Amino acid sequence: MTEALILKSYEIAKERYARLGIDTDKAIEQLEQIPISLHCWQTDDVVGFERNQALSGGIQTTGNYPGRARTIDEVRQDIAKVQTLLAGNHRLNLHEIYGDFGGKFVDRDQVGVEHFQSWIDWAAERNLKLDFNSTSFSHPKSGDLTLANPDKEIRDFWIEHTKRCRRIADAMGKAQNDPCIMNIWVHDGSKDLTVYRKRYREILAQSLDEILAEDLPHMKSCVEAKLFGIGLESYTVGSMDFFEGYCASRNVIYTLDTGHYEPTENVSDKVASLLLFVPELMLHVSRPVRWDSDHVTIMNDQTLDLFKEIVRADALHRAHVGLDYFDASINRIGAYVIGTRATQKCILQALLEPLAKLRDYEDRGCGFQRLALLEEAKSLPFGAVFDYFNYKNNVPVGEEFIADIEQYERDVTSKR
Ligand code: RNT
Ligand code: ZN
Repeated sequence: MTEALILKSYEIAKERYARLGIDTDKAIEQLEQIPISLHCWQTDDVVGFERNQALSGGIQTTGNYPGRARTIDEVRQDIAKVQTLLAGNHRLNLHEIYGDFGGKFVDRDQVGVEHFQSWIDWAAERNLKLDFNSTSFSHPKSGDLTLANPDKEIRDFWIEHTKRCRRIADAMGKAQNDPCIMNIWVHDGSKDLTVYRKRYREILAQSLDEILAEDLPHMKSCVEAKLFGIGLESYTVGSMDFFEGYCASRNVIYTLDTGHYEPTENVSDKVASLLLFVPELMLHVSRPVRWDSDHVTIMNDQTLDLFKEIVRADALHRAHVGLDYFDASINRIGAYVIGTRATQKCILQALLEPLAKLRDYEDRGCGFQRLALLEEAKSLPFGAVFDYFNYKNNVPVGEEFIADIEQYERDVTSKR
């Protein structure tokens, strides 16, 4: 797009929004300050560098688009490419199985900071902050139960793993002088009718209490609730009710993955309740299609509503934004760029809402006026503001990134 066109469109948009009392420059500045944690696992279909084993734990990637990253260098190369196509300073979210194991087999209860030192150094060079995840899937001891396993030996293995991961996250946080957010998601559940449901939940709560007892000042832990997994359809130990209670009673960050609820539920509706009882939210922005399918995030009503709810609750500073999807059927670099930009578009639209006016209408019981303004707000020229945001940050504007990614595919990923 030409510079003149971008600037002209932005001027008009700015004026249009100003009439409703909205400062578009300020919204852009705010958006620039919101990092999005890029999930490393879209580069390689959640395989990692531990044992090159098929994915387990009730999650699944589908598709075999060429160009999957096979080594740590390829993952880094791809993430670096993605960074060049995104405005703003984002974060990188690593899973434990992406450690730099130097060609040796390092079991999950043996992992240490040394396996992530090269990541810490690489990230520092690129001014990229790291987030982290323990990995309890894709392992011979994963089975159906990890932290909730009544078998003490298996349970202790995973407790040890998760404790070690927290220390790694703490080292990352210390090195980057900013807390590393570490997510704990375990797939624990069962395929069929489960009779003693309370028992496994008691065990999970105990395991988590033990894990979280260690005071680590440079990291923050969050725990992720889920509805079900493939092969684990009838019972999920770490359900929403479980983690709502757990996070509220222990003051722990709640991870809200947009694919982890009933398909007819409005996930955004949970935000204003959770915020009253948990300290912060970690968002896994995803796109479920009929199930937790982890399609690439797009600017749809669900994602828009999620960010509108957060902004309407004045809670942007209490939400960590991360992506979580894995589509192996399209260009993976493209998947990142589409999903991140879609998330930014949704945040921007939320920031551009005429909130003061809407709240005033609501206060005064002006139902018609509130609904009318909400409808009108949908067709305000936000696209011109988003284009200018990208232009200002020297990254491709509009669909220009498609050609860029095609070029990278020709030069790099198609040769893998
Ligand atoms: C799975 C959870 C979890 C994973 C990652 C790989 O349903 O969403 O966050 O996607 O840990
Ligand atoms: Zn998730």
